[in-house]
Amino acid sequence: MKNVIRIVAVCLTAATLLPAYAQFAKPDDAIKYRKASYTVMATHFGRLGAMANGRMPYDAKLASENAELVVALAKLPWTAYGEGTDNGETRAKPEVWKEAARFKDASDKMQAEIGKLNVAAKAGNVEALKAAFGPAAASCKACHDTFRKD
Ligand code: ASC
Repeated sequence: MKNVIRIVAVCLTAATLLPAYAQFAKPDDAIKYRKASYTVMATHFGRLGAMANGRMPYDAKLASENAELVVALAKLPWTAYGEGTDNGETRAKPEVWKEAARFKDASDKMQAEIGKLNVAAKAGNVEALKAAFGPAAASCKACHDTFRKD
């Protein structure tokens, strides 16, 4: 029993000390993961955009559900930019790593705007959604302009 406890303790310590990227078996897995998270995020964000822009009828419940998903998804990509993930099938620019503090600021700003979008999506009217969608989309674009190729 003591040994089991010791093994568990060692594993927990190792898991805490490992850098975030080590959650992935290899850098390519991390790249795939972050791209997948952006793809799913863009899908749900796009549905909010379609409602905000009148390309899709406004549905308060759907808006709330999609915004909730975007909040959760917006937390995902950041641990997947670890060492070795600058090479491979990625459009991430070297600036992501060279200007890590700026990249972190941009990702924080995006998550803050998505938080506001989520509040707006729960207001139950399309005007609130419209008002919050623009700044949220701008926070996505700001990061793309600086940190993503093309
Ligand atoms: C989207 C989407 C993005 C952002 C960005 C905003 O719908 O997929 O990446 O908005 O294009 O400029």
